[in-house]
Amino acid sequence: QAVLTRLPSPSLFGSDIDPVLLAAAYQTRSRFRFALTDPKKQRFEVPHENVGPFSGPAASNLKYKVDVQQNPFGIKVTRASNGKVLFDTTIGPLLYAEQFLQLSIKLPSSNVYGVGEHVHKQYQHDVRWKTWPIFSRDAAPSANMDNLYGVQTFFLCLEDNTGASLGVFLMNSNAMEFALQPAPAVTYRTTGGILDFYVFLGDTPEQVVQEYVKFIGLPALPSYWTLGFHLSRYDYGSLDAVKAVVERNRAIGLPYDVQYTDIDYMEGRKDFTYDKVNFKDLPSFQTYMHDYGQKYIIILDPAISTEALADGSSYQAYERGQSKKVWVNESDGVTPLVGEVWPGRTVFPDFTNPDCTSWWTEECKIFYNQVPYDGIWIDMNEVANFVQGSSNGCEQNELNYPPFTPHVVDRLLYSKTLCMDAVQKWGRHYDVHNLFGYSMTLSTQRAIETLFPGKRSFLLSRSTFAGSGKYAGHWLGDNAATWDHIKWAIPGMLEFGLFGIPYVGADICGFYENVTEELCRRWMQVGAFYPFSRNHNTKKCTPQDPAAFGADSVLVKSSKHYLNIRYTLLPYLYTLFYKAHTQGDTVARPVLHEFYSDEATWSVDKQFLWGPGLLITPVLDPGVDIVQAYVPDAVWYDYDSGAKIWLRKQWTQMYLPADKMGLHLRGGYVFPFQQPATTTVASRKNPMGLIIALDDNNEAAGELFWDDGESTGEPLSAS
Ligand code: SSD
Repeated sequence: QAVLTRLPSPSLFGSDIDPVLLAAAYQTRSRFRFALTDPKKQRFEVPHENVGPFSGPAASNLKYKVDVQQNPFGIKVTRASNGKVLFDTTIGPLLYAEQFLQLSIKLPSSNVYGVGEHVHKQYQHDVRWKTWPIFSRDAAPSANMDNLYGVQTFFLCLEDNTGASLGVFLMNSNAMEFALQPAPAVTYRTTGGILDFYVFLGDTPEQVVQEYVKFIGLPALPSYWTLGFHLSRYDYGSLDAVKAVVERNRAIGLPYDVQYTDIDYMEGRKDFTYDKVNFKDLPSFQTYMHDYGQKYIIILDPAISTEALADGSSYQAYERGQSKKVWVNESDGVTPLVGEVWPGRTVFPDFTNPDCTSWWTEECKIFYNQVPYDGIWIDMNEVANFVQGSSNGCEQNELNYPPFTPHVVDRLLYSKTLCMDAVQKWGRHYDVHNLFGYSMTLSTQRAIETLFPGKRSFLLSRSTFAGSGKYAGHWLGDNAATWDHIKWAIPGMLEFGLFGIPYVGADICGFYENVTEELCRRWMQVGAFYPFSRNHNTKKCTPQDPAAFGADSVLVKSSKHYLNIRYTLLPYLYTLFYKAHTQGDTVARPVLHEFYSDEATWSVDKQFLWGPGLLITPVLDPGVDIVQAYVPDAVWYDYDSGAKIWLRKQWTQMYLPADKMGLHLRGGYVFPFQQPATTTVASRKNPMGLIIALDDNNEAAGELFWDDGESTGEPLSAS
């Protein structure tokens, strides 16, 4: 520990903290932690289930060396093996005030990846003065650097072509911004909490991700069926319409496991209700799906209506929540904060309150007994509010109007969400806003464990925080049917692999706007290889489920071809998820993670891998059948033909006509496979086999993890 006293200088935002306490720990031989706190007053600290107070003996045989500089204070972390300075805060001052904390870090290279959530048009960050706001927000992904749904402060830096890499994570949940500079350096500016930094060292990028993910929470092993193909749409309008879509996609023999209903299944957009007219048979829809080996997922939003049901009867879920006092309150700590979302006037469950988790679990169970379902999709949990802060407005104070506001959308923290002085169990909304989605994930996981004891189910969340992957997957939000968005999906998907949320994908064929046949055909091709593969779009847009394009269309033929390959390789994909679940591997993998010694791969983000062995090269532009593709330095075999390709470690022009995408198996790997079917329930009954792709030495190796595809492996409790 060390006490830092403030050097005389004008105050930037007032309320400077002096002194500041430095605590540092050699936590493992490859993880260093230091925290900067106020020794006089307890500041907000993130109550994260996987992070606790400083404790335990110092690690030994360290991969790193730490030097603390005085006057001014600075910390340098050096790689012990080569003396390279990896993390150096002497590049700028430490600023530490009540609502403004800043620290800058000089990095060993400008190969920076990660931090979110935003649209990053490229996977390798542009370090030329780019400031990224970090504050969960219901905002449509676009190219304008907006802060989006999730909060992920982790980044990875590839030092050089030896693969040596470092990871940096800031455990902080306040509104912040992350500024990249050409030094190369980064600056974190946050508006509260403490500076609790973790530095991870690895000999490879993949090893750094493993270190980070083991620390923050290893990702869940998905149920096998969730790796099938998913179909969804906002506002089918009726169950008959849903069934018509299900039937026509069954009829074309599409590999297809899961169907969703969006908020239009509800009565008046109210959670835990269903439209007794347009969805009157919903109670038997899960059986209708199960009879065909398929599954049914419902959406739930956090906001709860305060109004009665259409027939005048009381809205029981609201009444029970009201009686248990489970809502987020106004600044007085007792008056429920009222906002407005889909159902109209709403209150907001405080998922940081254990009573709320019990209420939410009970409501999920009550509804399940009316309308059985197989998994839950939680949305709008940034938390979205269609009025600014509260129906009563937000008070003029330092929480709603802090001295420094990061570059967030509207430059107003409570815009499209709750007043920052609202009160929750974990603290003021100012401190816990970015934990709303995470706390809702924890509560919904509890509900799932109660509903499906001993079984893994399915949980998908729009807002995420560090560690969300331990329970949930993520989709990249409200994209659009454009050639930009099909491109941007790859960096987004790869970043969530770094965040420990490998079960990730984008809305295939785009959420907003009417998709063209060509774009949807190309998107179904690459989307067949998203770890989470779902075609979803918004209301009123033209239907974009594959069958909508006609049973004999090239789109259907191509979608079936690539989904059949997905289903064929599910044993390989499932094994990749097992390795993610047990050791923190990525699943959709950046090419550089396997070929970091080749600098040409450091910026490749229009191709990606499944694990080490399958190279995916999609067509991401209109009107083309030739793609500039990078062939990494290995032996590769065309998946469809089995032909060995004779070039490596170079760019090439790949001929990819209308119904083709690039798909190549890497020599040296054995791929366990299973004869495909139109559902995973059926495919799991089929014969299995091995695809053996030999390397230069005529060798290959591989592995298979296999179980019943859904048990948690936990002993069933007596209940
Ligand atoms: C759902 C989307 C997110 C929508 S949600 O996946 O299908 C309905 O549940 C709503 C969406 C909203 C912004 O608040 O995020 O935009 S629209 O759908 O109102 O255009």
